[in-house]
Amino acid sequence: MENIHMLIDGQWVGNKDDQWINVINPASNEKTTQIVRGNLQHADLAVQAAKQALKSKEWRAFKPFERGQFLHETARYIRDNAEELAALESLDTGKPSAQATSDVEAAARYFEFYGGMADKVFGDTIPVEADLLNVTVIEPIGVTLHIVPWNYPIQITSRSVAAALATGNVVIVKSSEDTPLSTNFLAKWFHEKLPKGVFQHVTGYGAEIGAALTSHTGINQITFTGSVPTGISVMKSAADNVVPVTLELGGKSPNIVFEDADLERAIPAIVNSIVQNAGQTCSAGSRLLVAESIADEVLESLMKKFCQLKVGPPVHQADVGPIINGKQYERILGILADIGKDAKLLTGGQAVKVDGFENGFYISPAIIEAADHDSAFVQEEIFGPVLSVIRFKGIEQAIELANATDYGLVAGIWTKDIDKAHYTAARIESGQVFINSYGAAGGVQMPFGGYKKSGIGREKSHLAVQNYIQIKNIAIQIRL
Ligand code: TXE
Repeated sequence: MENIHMLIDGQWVGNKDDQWINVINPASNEKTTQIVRGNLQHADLAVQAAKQALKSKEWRAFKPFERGQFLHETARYIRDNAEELAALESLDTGKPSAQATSDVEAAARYFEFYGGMADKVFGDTIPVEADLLNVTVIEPIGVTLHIVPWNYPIQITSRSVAAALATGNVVIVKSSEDTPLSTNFLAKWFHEKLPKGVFQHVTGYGAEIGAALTSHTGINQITFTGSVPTGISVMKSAADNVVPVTLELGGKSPNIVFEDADLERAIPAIVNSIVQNAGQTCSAGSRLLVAESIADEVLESLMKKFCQLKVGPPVHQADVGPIINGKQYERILGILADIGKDAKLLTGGQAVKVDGFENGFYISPAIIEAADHDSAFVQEEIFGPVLSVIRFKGIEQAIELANATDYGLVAGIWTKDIDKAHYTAARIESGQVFINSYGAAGGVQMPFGGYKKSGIGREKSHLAVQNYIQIKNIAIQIRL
């Protein structure tokens, strides 16, 4: 595959004098391509070009409805190329083809959704005095930086880029060093269709070009998805320049299964919520809180399902793909090796050698019953196919345990009792609560974001445009 170049100021950047980083296919641990190791100078060039583009006549000439039309065209382009995009996404991440296909469809939906909003974001008229016409005008916030992780590259790029372009901003995307392919594919489209500098794609290490951008004085807004420590450092850089951040930092989300739950619905959803994308999902249902009285039955069903899951590369039509890279793989195996003597590994948790893909990063989906909810593996985001289980007695203990982590992204509640469901939902500290479902088909329309250390701000939904605008109040004194 050809090397991936950065798109800066309308030019494809990267030559023999640059340093290059190998991009690895996690299904086989083989090199697929190379990206440019972006540096301070690249960061500065991108920011200067973005500032020019923001002021340019060409970008300002796009009327809001034309931005909307263009975003709809982008959605069509994604759908027309869905097969190729899904193949690239699978190659980059190792995720099963069906998952990659649904990620590509979600990406198209983001462009449609925010395309539809482009000409519907407007200000107010405020009654102050009879001779004062007071209005608010909505303006783009400016140069927006999008730092994208490796778990859902096309979805996460699309969700914030679509909202930012809809509202007239310019964007710089820093893709993950592990997964540049789908963003590069989109970059080619934007390069052809938009004025130079409106969409730019940079590559390289987070600690290098990523940090150079987050601390750059020319950046006006940052959307970051990734780990808590990196999110904190992004926020500190942003604070130095008094720049707003939207942070989506993952979770340790509980599925709470009460004794009256409909297990036929609950069990498959619980399995999917932790094995989807090999557990490398911010909203993974990685903690199972189960009522003591039904715990044995639930665990038996889950173990059966886990044992039926096929682990392997996309070409094997597997259910569970590889872990993204060697570092994450070793980290997860380390956690599994260190669960403590009182915890019980009920199934899985082993390194798997797949025929023909022996160097891929595969782990069999694991269930661990914890003796202590404070154990590290129950508290920390493992980001692998590992389900931690705790039994509870009564609704109050279920709620207490559900809230007893630093995170608060998503929760699932399983019960046929509407009062119990509502009582629990009201007490859960998380940005999204699902009752008798989990994930609800992604939901481009639903606000998504965290309480506590799961983040700041909301992505998705009509609310996300708030991240990309600023409000100007204009007071006009009228001579009556
Ligand atoms: O994340 P990082 P990593 C969590 C998950 C995982 C852990 C570590 O628990 O096990 O994070 O993964 C860029 N300035 N999530 O190390 O470092 C980096 O290049 C600016 C949750 O991969 O946060 C990449 O593009 N940018 C999650 C992105 O940040 C920096 C998704 C994420 O990298 C940077 C992924 C810096 N100093 C991991 N350092 C979710 N919420 O879905 C790195 N980056």
